[in-house]
Amino acid sequence: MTVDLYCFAQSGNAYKVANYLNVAGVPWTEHFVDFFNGEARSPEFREINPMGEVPVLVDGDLTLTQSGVILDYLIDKTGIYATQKGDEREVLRWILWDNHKGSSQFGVTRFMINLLPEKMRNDDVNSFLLGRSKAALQVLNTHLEGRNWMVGNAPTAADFSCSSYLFFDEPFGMDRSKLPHIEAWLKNIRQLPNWKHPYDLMQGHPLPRT
Ligand SMILES: N[C@@H](CCC(=O)N[C@@H](CS)C(=O)NCC(=O)O)C(=O)O
Repeated sequence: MTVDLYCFAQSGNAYKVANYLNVAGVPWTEHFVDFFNGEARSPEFREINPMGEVPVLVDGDLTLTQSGVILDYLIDKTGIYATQKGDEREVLRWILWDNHKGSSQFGVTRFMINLLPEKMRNDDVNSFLLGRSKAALQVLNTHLEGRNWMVGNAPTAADFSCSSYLFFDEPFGMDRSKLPHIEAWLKNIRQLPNWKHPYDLMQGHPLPRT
């Protein structure tokens, strides 16, 4: 099995899938999407994903978008890091939380305060976003107290989904010294076989202007 992944280095959403493929040992071919020059919104890319987003996974005739759907597909197909029977809804619950309150906040906050050109940044907007990110991090930290993994006793799609943005070093409201349960969990994920940082796994870092 070899799959194609459309992605770029700064995308935590793409990293959810790239990280899974890498630690699960699934061969994949990288297709770099030049997000910062507008490629994700180009008519050509919208033929691949009308939503104009990465990640996109292509497996033969099948094209899938949305990281949660892609993880579900890959785990179903490979059986690696499969959800224990009975835990399916709990995994889904955290993926939905992550897409709404976790990664969506971390990703936008990190983009607005680090990656957006400085003259376009807005302090009021950023302080609102930082508040949303910090609140989500608290929820995650509390959930992870006394747990090695998000759901059950082994990694699942919920771990790949909820952790992805937290491996980036650019600020987005994460005071690591105050989030010990998150830090311990990220260490567990870093110890999965062959784990790599997003910037070592996907192309596009550093940005030409930084
Ligand atoms: N819920 C989606 C989010 C995907 C997403 O927002 N991707 C970003 C990159 S991290 C993107 O491609 N955005 C394109 C744009 O906003 O123009 C998922 O989990 O796949």
